[in-house]
Amino acid sequence: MQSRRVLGFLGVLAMVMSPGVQAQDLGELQRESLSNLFFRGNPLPPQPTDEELAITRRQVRRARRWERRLLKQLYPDDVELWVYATRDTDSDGVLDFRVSDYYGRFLEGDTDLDGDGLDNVLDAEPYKASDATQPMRLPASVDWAQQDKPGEMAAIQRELFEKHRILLVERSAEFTPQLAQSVLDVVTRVYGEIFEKGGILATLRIVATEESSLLDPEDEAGASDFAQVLPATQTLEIYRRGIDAVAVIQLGFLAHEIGHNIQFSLDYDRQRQDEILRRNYFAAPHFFELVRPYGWSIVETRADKRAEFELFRPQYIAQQPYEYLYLEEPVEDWEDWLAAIYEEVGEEKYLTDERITELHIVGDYSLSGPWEWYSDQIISYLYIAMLDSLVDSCSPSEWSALRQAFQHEAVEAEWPYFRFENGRGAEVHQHFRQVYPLVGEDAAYLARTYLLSIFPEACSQGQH
Ligand SMILES: [Ca+2]
Ligand SMILES: [Ca+2]
Ligand SMILES: [Ca+2]
Repeated sequence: MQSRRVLGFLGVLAMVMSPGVQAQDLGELQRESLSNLFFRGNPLPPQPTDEELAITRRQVRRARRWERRLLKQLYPDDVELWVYATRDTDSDGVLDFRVSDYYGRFLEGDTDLDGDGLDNVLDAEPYKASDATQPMRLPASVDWAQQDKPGEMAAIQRELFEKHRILLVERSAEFTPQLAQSVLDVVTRVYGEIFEKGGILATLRIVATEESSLLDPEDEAGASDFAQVLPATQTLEIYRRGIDAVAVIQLGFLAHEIGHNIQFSLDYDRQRQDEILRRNYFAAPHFFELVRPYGWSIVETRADKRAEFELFRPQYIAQQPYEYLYLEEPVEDWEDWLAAIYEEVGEEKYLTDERITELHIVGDYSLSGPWEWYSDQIISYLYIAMLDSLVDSCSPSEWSALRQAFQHEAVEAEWPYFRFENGRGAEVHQHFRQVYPLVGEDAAYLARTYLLSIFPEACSQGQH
């Protein structure tokens, strides 16, 4: 879950121009990001040849104004990094890397950049085409069973990869045993229906751990990021804040993020995937159809020409020829509406205000667009299902106290502007009950393991 809203082009440029780190260190950090692109300590891209440097210089000179300007801001006078940012090793039209528009952190682009049929993350030599075929077993570079990892972590990694083709991989940060378990529980319990009997989600290929979403971990813009889905490469990245979060919060943000992977899968095909990779353009007719009955619609706008990039691929700048409406009103108006209520009643009473609860709005982030709305409602649905599974094993007063403690002690500590109880009775929860049924043993297991473990005294009487 991240709180950063969709960025305007100008906002991005402003941030790039006032970096918290010096230009020289920036270049070092940018190079460092190349060594954890696929897996920790992966081979580095081949150094540019003199010819490549000359060609790239020429290309940059001829590039469109906004492309040239952003590239030079991200990598001032660093032609070697210009080459990496613009290189297409296997000449299939998909660039090797994408770059973060904040500080130029390199990200995976072409998922098989040398074009030998082996995904980068499973390719011991990602920059050198070989005759190998996609292995059924994991290579030593990413296999926890061949590294110094606890057996239960290796078992979870193997299960997720062999059954669901989801690879847990460490990049700039390490997994914890709990985080691996939380991922497994979200996949097999929360989304058990989707993943049962070896189900595979084409839009979820990699779950990776990273220190920070941004190259500069001190930047405020990244400080609230727990995790993020990168739809271009079917990757879910989990950051330091998410790695260290208590398990029940991990459960929540993982359900939120994998909710995004499921949203994307509704409109996934090779051609659309290509569109995302090349221009961050994401057509989503099926998803928009799904959320329409709940009040979300889109209105066409003109795409910003300056969001067109050919020379290199920034991570966030998107050609989005539409805006979102909720109950016929633009999301900006909803933002103002929420802010006005906040001003009027204050932080304490904000999310319990009747105007907000009667619309089942779980928090302000959930009104930034249908994607976040849907995923935040899933957290609400999950947490309510966990609580409700305990109704019969607690006394009414115990249950009520547990409910309060869950919201005020566990959830608010991490997400002060998220109140899961507001989703109770929301129409979309009916839909969730059908597609992500969470009853019986799964809900009870999650409640016991993730909730009663932090509030062990909560239901002591009722359980007797
Ligand atoms: Ca390529
Ligand atoms: Ca390869
Ligand atoms: Ca290779």
